Amino acid sequence: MNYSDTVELKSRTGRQLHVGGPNLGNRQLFDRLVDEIFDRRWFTNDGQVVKELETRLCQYLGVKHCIPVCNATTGLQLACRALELTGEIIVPSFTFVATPHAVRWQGLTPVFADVNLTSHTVCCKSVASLINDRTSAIIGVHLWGHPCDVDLLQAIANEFDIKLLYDAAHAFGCRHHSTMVGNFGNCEVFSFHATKFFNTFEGGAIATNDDELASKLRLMRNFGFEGMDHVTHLGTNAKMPEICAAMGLSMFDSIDQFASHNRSNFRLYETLLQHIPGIQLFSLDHLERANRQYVVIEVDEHEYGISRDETLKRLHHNNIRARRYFYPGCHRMPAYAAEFAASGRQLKNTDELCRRVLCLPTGTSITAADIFEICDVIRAPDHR
Ligand code: T4K
Repeated sequence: MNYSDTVELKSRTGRQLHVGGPNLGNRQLFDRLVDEIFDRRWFTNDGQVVKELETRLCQYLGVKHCIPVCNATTGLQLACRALELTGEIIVPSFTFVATPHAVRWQGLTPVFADVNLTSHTVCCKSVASLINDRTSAIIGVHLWGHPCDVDLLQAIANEFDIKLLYDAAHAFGCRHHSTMVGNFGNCEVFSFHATKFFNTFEGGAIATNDDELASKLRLMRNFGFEGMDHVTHLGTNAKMPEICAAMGLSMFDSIDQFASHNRSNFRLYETLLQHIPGIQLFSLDHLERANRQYVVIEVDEHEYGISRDETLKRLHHNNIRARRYFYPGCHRMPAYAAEFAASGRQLKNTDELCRRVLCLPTGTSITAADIFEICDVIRAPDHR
């Protein structure tokens, strides 16, 4: 079955239940900002609204710089360039393919590390075992908004004198102990894609406390221009348009409401799924403050009776658009598989998670009634 096919069946509530339905902020504020953008006739190139978004992001995250960009994939590419990375970059395979793609797009070699079965984030032991003379950086991914083991990764990066950056696409508004994500490593890259907790339609931002890196990123984001006709750096077009920044500004007042909606969705899933053998809800350390943008279950085929893929099929049949992110693992995708196979290595935990993981619908478009309906299907998949 091609899981990206659109199934036009109706659920009992008469609509499709998606992973990734966008959160909506303050529409009136957005409309007002758009009117002002039109009045000013200033649509892009580090305009007033982008500057204001940057200020708000810095305040919210408690970070010195948070540079808006057109999307996280380009943001990661820009970060790789600005940090002058070379050779091999260690990345987890259990991530969205944008992470290794951004590395490869810069002519660098992504080297896939395994993840921990409990945290789903990159395994530090696996990372350390892959470092050699060609390694110039580690990219950790705060998967599902769950921060990586930032202290140990920093210790490894320090020991080998390599760079450490984070793909924080899922982790806007998340905290590790008392520190907001955005403050770790050399820099962290957020995604503000439509399906993310905080969205600007398309967009992203690079957060860093390093002044020099920030000014380089700003120049490189705008073709390397320093002033009107003086190009000092190799650059690209990674600018965020004003209208996207307006969407971002319209989100701030609703962040707590998004998070609390997600938390109650999560708690309801927790209650409804708790006694189903073979279904395990992915949970986070109580010290971590998460945005709960993803509700992730692991399906144990033997205990549950049917496979993850069969579960997905039955959910889709009931018009519930769950997703098997990040199947089959980047190391098994045709773009990377041959190279990985030649390394003769195995990623046991990644393979295991790719067989088990399923993301269920959540976000502000998903109600308690929807979750009852979804959990009914999971509780009795044979009756649907
Ligand atoms: N690193 C990581 C770890 C990432 O997860 C991502 C992106 C990136 C880097 C790169 O970030 P960006 O360069 O995109 O800023 C989606 C997103 O397109 C992608 O941004 C995201 N990760 C990935 C995890 O999910 P798909 O293939 O699932 O997208 P799509 O279009 O199927 O949307 C998912 C669901 O959301 C659909 O069932 C329908 C719903 N939806 C989607 C859109 C766009 C809506 O209801 N409204 C909408 O406007 O990749």
